[in-house]
Amino acid sequence: INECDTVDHNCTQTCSNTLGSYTCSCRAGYKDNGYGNCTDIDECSMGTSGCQQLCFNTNGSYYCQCNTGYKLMNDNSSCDDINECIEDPGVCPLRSNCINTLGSYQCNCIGGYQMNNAGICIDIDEC
Ligand SMILES: [Ca+2]
Ligand SMILES: [Ca+2]
Repeated sequence: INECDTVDHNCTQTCSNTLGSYTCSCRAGYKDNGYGNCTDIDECSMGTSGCQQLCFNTNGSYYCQCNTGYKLMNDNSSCDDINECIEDPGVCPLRSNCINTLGSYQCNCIGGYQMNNAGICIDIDEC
């Protein structure tokens, strides 16, 4: 008898017919909680996600994200610094140089200018 094709089994996820019986198993991302029910694996707290920075658990899976100033790479797990100076050339005010840093960036006014409270490089009155 293929119990999996009938209602004659108590598998909550995957049923496999075997000779004379059947077995239950859980789909990827789930584990048997010991009572025959499949529960989500929390890959984030298990440390098996491979996420370099931020990990978010979901039902049956998980996903990675990066801190502010970093972008998720194609492997969907590692994070790389965003070079704001290249990707957003207008990020720094006029008469300043943009310096990329890990997770952020700096704007340094060119010689003879200093940054005011509004983030604008204004002329220094050396006199
Ligand atoms: Ca999960
Ligand atoms: Ca940066």
